[in-house]
Amino acid sequence: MIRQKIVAGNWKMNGSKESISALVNGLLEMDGSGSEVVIAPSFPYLSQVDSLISGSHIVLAAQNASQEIKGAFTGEVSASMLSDFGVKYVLVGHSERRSLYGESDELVAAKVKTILELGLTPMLCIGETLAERESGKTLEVCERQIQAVIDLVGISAFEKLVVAYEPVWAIGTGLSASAEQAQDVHESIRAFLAKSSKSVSEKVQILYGGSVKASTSSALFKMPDVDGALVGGASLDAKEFIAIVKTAG
Ligand code: G2H
Repeated sequence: MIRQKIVAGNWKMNGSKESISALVNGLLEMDGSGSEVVIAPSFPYLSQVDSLISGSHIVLAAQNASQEIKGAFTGEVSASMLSDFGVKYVLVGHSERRSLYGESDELVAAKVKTILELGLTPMLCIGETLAERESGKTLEVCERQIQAVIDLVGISAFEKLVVAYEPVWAIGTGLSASAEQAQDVHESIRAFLAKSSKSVSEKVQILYGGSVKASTSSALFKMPDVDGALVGGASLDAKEFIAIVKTAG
């Protein structure tokens, strides 16, 4: 099955009005691409970025959303608010949210449910720590994180979301998983989903994230089960991000 590639930039908590304007203007010089190009600024800049990318092929994402729809939840942002700003994708369960803000598998699943109900597309981030990899638990961890979503919303949710496999040991460390390591895990994730639904497992886009750069993305994108990348640090440099997009074809 041919799955369209997605190249998504997760800007994390970086940028200012000025630097974001320069970054987006740099990205707008990109030629059209066969891949879907996505950028995820911090909440305060969504409106600015939405205006700047209007009419282009770049798609907007948010980095987080509440599991609640509305109400007395000070400091939270609802997926329905995000859709007001043209957001299509919402990152959910990024390892920084899981490890620094205590987001459990169950909370991540609840966020996936709400985001889907509000018509947006979750980008469900999963992945193991270095200790888990070294003790042979990579698949056990990924499967547990996926199973929590299946338990709450069912396997059909995976037709409407994107999975991002991001080994925690490769995030922001400069230590990218090799293309073969990524392929092994992506293939296993697909096989795990196939136990519930073969057709869903064939359709779901599985991105790789963790220190992706233009020098590593080409090999990653040649792998049959790698359907794109979630790029952090390298997405803050327009030339580097465009170079990564080009390697996706
Ligand atoms: C993983 C990735 C983007 P980086 O967090 O989500 O960041 O490419 O900086 O490792």
